[in-house]
Amino acid sequence: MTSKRDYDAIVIGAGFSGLAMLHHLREIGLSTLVVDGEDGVGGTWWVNRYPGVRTDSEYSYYSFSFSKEVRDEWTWTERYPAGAEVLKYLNFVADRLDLRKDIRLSTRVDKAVYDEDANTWTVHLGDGSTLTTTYLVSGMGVLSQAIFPAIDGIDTFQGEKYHSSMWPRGGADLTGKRVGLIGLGASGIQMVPEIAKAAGDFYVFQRTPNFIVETTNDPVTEEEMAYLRDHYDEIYEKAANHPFGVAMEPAEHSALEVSAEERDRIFESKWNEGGFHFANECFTDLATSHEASELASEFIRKKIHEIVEDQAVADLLSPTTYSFNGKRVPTGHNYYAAFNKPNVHLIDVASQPISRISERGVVVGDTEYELDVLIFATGFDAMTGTLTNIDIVGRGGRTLREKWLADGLKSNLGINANGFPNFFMSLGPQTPYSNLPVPIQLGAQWLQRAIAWARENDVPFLEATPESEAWWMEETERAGKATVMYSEGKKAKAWFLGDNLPGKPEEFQVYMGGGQVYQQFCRAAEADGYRSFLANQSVKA
Ligand code: N01
Repeated sequence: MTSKRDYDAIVIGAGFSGLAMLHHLREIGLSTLVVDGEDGVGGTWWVNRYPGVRTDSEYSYYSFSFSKEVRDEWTWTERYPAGAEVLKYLNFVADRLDLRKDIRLSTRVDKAVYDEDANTWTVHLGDGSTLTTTYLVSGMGVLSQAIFPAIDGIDTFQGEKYHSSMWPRGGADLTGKRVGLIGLGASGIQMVPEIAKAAGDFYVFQRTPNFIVETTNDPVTEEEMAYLRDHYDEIYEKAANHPFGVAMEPAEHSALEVSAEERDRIFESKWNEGGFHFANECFTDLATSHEASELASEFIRKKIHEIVEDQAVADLLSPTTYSFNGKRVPTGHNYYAAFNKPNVHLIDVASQPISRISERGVVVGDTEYELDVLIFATGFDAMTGTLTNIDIVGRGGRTLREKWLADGLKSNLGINANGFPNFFMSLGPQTPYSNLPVPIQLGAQWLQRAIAWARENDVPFLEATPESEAWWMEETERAGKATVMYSEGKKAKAWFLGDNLPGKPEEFQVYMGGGQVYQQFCRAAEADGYRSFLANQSVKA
């Protein structure tokens, strides 16, 4: 540990993860630099500017709790804040914590190489220059590596073409235009009501319908903000102790142990609360029992048929090939009602797939839908995509991509992988399926303590042991397979199994065993003197 490096730590990405990491690593005296290829702070919230973008989580637990200044001075205006407001929040965090001086924007990382002799990472930047660091941290995002579908002729379309996560900075004027949308996950479904208001004819190409839980979006009152400021730690604690990182009450009963009337009453009341309340607060087993998940599915199908006037359209919008929780459940803002508008046309591309994209539009069977604008909300190479898209070269010249392809998705708690000493991942694969600011903050705090410990004890690097990787892979699979996210997710080709991307091996991309359980494992690793992160060295500490 003698050679001089440019930084103690380099963090890739200036979104929620990068900002939290920078703050916590600076606190323990590490000279830290954040680099980001974009020209603004905000990560996901910088690039996702599509119409209707907003949080699916409520304001009170979609933020950091670690800074009193930020908590006291920031004011949310909506229960489900719009993307622009979250971006403003992250910029406020960057300013208030004086983070900008250590952030270098418009700086892409192409490659990072570990030098075993020097125990140093060399980070290769897009302009051809390099920087050296002891600790390298990925905050590159989990749903950031955009994918386009392999549809013939995709490049031939002559109109405007956008991906949900590559939306033009100044917005796109859709007024009166013929717009086509491919993709109805959480991104596409947020767009539908907004595009429906602006566009002329709007063609929504649906392959697999989603179960969407509608909500209202009320302004946040002064009293609510005051309550949040007074109870921040309590609310955060509740979210941290919840399996999915939301500040909600645990459900009390199985959907199968109550009468049909009682079940309907509970479903109805949580449907009225909207959004994540339905999935998390109705019953204990909507994520673990197929029968319970099917009861929730039936309730939502009924709702769809009540809201959507044309019953044939309602039939098409109702998922029948998998049940509730088989896909990540999006929060809707008048999604289903948008299909009552005369300019909105739902095109079923499940029974007859899109055959090609032409210069003029989308071709399904014999019909060519002529468009001015074609939008792809076709998702991401989730969890691993950003990490395998660049060369992260560890011991022996082996990349993370090569390791995971050859050995399967392996890491210790999603934090570090064997062969990659001192390389850490915020929200790495196999971290919790959760409202993300919670594991991001707890992960930054865990890493702060781990690195402080390593430095105090002259431990040159932290590196997952092969045994810990085998254990975590097994636990991730065990926990995942105990949920309907596995059985129903397979049917729905869910991104959390890697099934949304043809050719990607099917593996649990996230930990389904609960955020609170995951945090217990992280604390146990710490209490155990980080032994599961001490591969390839003998430590006296
Ligand atoms: O992507 P997705 P997303 N022909 O992968 C369709 C988070 N998020 O960007 O289901 C036709 O979910 C595909 O169809 P199918 C959240 O965790 C959060 O929407 O494969 N369609 C699917 O409908 C979310 O889960 C928020 O049949 C094709 C869609 O593209 C995750 O990001 C907001 C097709 C992809 O859906 C990803 O969401 C937004 C084809 N050839 C996102 N190929 C908030 O919290 C693909 N599709 C606010």
